[in-house]
Amino acid sequence: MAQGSGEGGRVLREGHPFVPYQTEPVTAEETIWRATAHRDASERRRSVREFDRRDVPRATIEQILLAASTSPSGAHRQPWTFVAVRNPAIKVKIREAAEEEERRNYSGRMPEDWLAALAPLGTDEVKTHLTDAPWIVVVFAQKHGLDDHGERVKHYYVRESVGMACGMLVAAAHAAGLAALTHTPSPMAFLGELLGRPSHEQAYVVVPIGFPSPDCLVPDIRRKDLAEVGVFFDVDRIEGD
Ligand code: IYR
Repeated sequence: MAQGSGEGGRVLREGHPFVPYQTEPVTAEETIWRATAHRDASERRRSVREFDRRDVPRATIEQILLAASTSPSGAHRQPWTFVAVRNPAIKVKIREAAEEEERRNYSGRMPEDWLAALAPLGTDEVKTHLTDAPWIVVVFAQKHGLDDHGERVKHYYVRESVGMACGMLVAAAHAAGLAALTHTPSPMAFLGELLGRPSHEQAYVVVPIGFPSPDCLVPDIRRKDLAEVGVFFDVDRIEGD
């Protein structure tokens, strides 16, 4: 039960502070248009592998990271670290290490069916996006946290939480008018070493962010339609009940 009402409607529930959830008023009808507009914008997002070298302000990347960090997370632990790299020498090192691993992947480590699945996307071991994009954001998953005294803090649903934050990162880049790619060099352990991350942080994905190159091509793919991805139980009564 809520007890007492403080400033700004702040109350205590079982001793924990709660505040009113404030959103702009929206009618049910309006939600259709808003959802449609968002879907339209989302449809225009593509994974981009050809970037312009044009710079993007650090302030833009800061806002994108903060937007990603609004993601839901297990017990609100926010178990992620975003390492944003613009330094050209570090980008070259990341590219060289990623390409070394990918050379092995594409010439033996990946089975034939995987290579065939990737063929329509035109990927190979050459990762120009890692040096062309002005920024690469390396996302790390924190297996646990550390409190102010250096004691371990437990994290929950780490991979699910970080995955959601990455989705929001990509969406934030798109909303800013930028292109992004979720790139997973495999294995990724070299990233922690290269970027000096502590051992409780594990590299999760590399996200180059920037403007697409003017002559950027993307694979001519189609997205699954609603009937392929959605299932509805929205009748009032189920027959036989
Ligand atoms: N990590 C490799 C291979 C790769 C795998 C998948 I699944 C992709 O959707 C794309 C690429 C690479 O980055 O090339």
